[in-house]
Amino acid sequence: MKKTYTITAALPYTNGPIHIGHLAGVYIPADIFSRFMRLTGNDVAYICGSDEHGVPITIKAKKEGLTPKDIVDRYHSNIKKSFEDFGISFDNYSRTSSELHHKTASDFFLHLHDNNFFKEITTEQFYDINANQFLPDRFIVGTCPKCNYEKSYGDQCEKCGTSHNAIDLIDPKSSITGNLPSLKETKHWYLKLDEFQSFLEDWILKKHKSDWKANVFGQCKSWLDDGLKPRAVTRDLDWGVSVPLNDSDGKVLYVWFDAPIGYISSTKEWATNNNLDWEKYWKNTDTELIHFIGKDNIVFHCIIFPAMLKAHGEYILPKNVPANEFLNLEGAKISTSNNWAVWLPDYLKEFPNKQDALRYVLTVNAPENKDNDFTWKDFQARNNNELVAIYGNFINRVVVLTNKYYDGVVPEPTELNKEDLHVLQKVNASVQLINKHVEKFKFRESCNEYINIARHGNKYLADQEPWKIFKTDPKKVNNIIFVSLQVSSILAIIGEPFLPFASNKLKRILNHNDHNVKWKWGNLLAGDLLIKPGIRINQAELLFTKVEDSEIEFQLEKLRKNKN
Ligand code: B3M
Ligand code: ZN
Repeated sequence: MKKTYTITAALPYTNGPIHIGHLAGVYIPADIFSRFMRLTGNDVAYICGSDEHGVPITIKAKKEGLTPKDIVDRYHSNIKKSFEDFGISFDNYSRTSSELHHKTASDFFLHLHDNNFFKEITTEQFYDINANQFLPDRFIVGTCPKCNYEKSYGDQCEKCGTSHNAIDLIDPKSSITGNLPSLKETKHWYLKLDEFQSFLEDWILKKHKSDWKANVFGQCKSWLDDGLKPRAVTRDLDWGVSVPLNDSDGKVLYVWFDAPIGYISSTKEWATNNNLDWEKYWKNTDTELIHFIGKDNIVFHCIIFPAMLKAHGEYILPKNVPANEFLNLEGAKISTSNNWAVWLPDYLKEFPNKQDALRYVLTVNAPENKDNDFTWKDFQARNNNELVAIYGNFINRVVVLTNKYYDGVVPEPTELNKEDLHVLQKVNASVQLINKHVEKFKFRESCNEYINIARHGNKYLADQEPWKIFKTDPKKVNNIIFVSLQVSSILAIIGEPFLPFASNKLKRILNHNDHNVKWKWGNLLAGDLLIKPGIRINQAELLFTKVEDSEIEFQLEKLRKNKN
C-alpha cells in the first residue's frame, strides 16, 4: 500500500566540508531508504538543510577573523554541492539562517511559551571577562565527568556521547582565551522536560522496544532511567534565532531547539515551491516520520524533539530513528581538527566519476550496529573484486554478447530450462530479501544481497558458456542471453538506491527509457518481463573501473603526512 514518508537526515553544521563519516552514518542510509521508498511507489519527502547556528559556527568564524554569516555562506554551498555530486537525492536542502526558518522556530517557541511549557530560571553561567561574553556549550572545554575525556565540550562529550551541563565539567576553560572562566548570573527559558517523563516512557519503553535499534533504545532508556529535568532552550549569544520575548536582549534559541524545527521549515519551503501541503508531511497520523542521524544526536531526536512536538500538540512523532554508530578511518577516530578524514570534495577530485564506489563501500561497511573502520585497502579490494570483477564483468559480457550475436536486439526465448529458471528464482529471492532488509533499515545486508544478484548472473553465464555453443545450440543461447538481460535489467532498476550512477548508465545501455521499462514490485517468474524481445540495446560501456595500487598509496601517504 502506498504510504507517505517524511525522511529527515541530520542537518550538518556549516563549519566545514562533508567527510566519509557523515555519508556513511547518515546521508547514504537515508538516501537508500528514500530512493527505495520512491521506487516502490510511495510518497516521499526527503528533507535536509544546513544547521547554521550554534557555537561551532561562531568559533570557526572567530578563528578565521570572519563573521558567522561568511562561514555559513561558504560551507552551505560547499556542502550542498557535495551532496549533489554524490547523488544524495534530497527533495529539499534548506538552511536555518533563512527567514522562513527563523519565523517557524520563533512561532514554535512562542506557542510552547504561551502554553506554559517553559520555566524561567536564573543561574550562574560561565563568563569570559576578557572576551566579554558568556560561554555556552562549545565555548567551554573541560574534562568529562563521566568518562574523563579531557576535551569534552560544555554541552556534550564527543568521546562518550553524554550530554551535560557546562557547570559539571572538571577543570573548565574558555575555548576563546583559554582562561579560567568566572561565573555570572543570567536568566534562561527551560523546557519542562520532566513533565514528559511518563509520556516518553510509555511511548519509547513500551511501544518501541522491539522496532528501534538496540543502540537507540538503550540510550533512551538510560536517559529516562536517570529521570528527565527541565532543560535550557535559550543561550546568551548573538548568532541564532532571537528569543521572541520582551525581556530577552542578547539571547537566542539554543541551536538544538531551532535545528530540528529546521526539518519542518525545510519541508514548508519545499511544499511551497511545489504547490504541496506541508502539513500532510508533519501532521497526518498516517505519515511515517523517520529521522536518520548519528549516535551523538540520539537524545535530541528521541527525547527532546519529540517532547517539543508533543507539547506543541499538532505534530506526529517519529516512527523510527535508525541512528548509526561512528565510522573510523584507518583505525583512528575521524577528526576535523586533526585533519584525519576523507573530505568529499577531495575524493571527487582524486577519484572522478567514482561516487558509486564510495557509496558502495560505505554501505556494505556501514557502522550500523557498532563503530566500523574505513581502510583504503578495503576500498580498493571491494571496488576491484566486487564492483569491477562481478557486477561490471557480468554486464559487460551480456551486453557484448547481445551485440555480437544479435546485433544488439534482445532475442526471443523458447521454453526455459531448469538452469534458466533456477537463476531467475534465485534473483527473485534476492529481490524479496532486499525489500525486507531495507524496511528494517539493514542497508549493509540489503546491498550485499544486491551484489548477490550480479553474482548469480555472473555464475550462470560462466556455467552456461554460451560462447561455446552458439553454433551448435543457438536456441539455448537465445534463452541464456534473454535470461541474462532480464537479470541485468533487475540490476539496473533495483540498483538505483544503492548505486544510482551505475544504475542510470546501465538503464541507458539497456535502452530502458526508450522502451518505458518499468518494474512492478512483482514476481519475475510470474511474467513481469523487464526487457522484451525485439528491443535494441546499446553498445557496452564500462560501469566501473579499477582502483590502482598507486592511487591507494597516494591516499595513505596523504594521511601519514597529516599525522605528523
Ligand atoms: N547539526 C549536529 C551534528 O552535526 C547537528 C544535527 C542537527 S539535526 C537537527 O552532529
Ligand atoms: Zn565523556
